[in-house]
Amino acid sequence: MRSDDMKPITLDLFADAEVQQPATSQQIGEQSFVLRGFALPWLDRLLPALETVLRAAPFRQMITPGGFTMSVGLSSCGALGWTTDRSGYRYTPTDPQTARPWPAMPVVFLELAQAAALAAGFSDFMPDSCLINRYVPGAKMSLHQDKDERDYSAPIVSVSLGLPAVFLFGGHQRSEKSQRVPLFHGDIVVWSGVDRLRYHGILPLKDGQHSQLGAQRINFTFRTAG
Ligand code: MD3
Ligand code: FE
Repeated sequence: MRSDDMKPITLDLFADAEVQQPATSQQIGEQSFVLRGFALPWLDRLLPALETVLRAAPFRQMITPGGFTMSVGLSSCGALGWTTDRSGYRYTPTDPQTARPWPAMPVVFLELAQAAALAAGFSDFMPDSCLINRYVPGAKMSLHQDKDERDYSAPIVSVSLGLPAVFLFGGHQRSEKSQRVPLFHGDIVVWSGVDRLRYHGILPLKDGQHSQLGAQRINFTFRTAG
């Protein structure tokens, strides 16, 4: 017997990023699930695609109808992008800053959003919008509801990258007590059904340095908006 016949067989189970490893899933609401680390095998494709989107539609701080400048920087890709100004919130087909259509949603963005939705039980998620939020230390998102989409029956899929953040998950009224859910680099959350209209927000980002993304947190939120 030759010695190489004795070599143990090593199966590289995760060689293909499309083969989803059994991510640890955590239920945070009746119809809300955190898929821990789900996006990690996709990052090699995701980050270059993100750079392409941001070259065409850089982060900008928008003004709320109340006249406050958001601390979070926003961009979008896909057929529709979310914007706010003094006159209100809306989804638009063009970037108000360039008057051009929002950048197309990269194929890898769509594939990741659909893989995560499938893992949460949604087999035909078709997002037409990806909002990209950038938090620097101190940036936050106050408690709010997402009510600008046409159809609330579709899930929302969000991807967290970079510095960790504390997600506030409230109830159907602003006054209800929120639970705090830490979100880390690579985590994906899928919200749907009764949880779709719950109040939510992000606590001020703590200072720090992420090895790949530096001093920031980036969040993608995929929605069926139109
Ligand atoms: C929970 N973004 O863009 S994840 C937002 O991390 C937003 O940047 C946060 O809230 C962030 O609107 C939180 C996205 C999210 C979106 C919709 C939800 C969480 C949700 C709807 C219901 C419950
Ligand atoms: Fe929101």
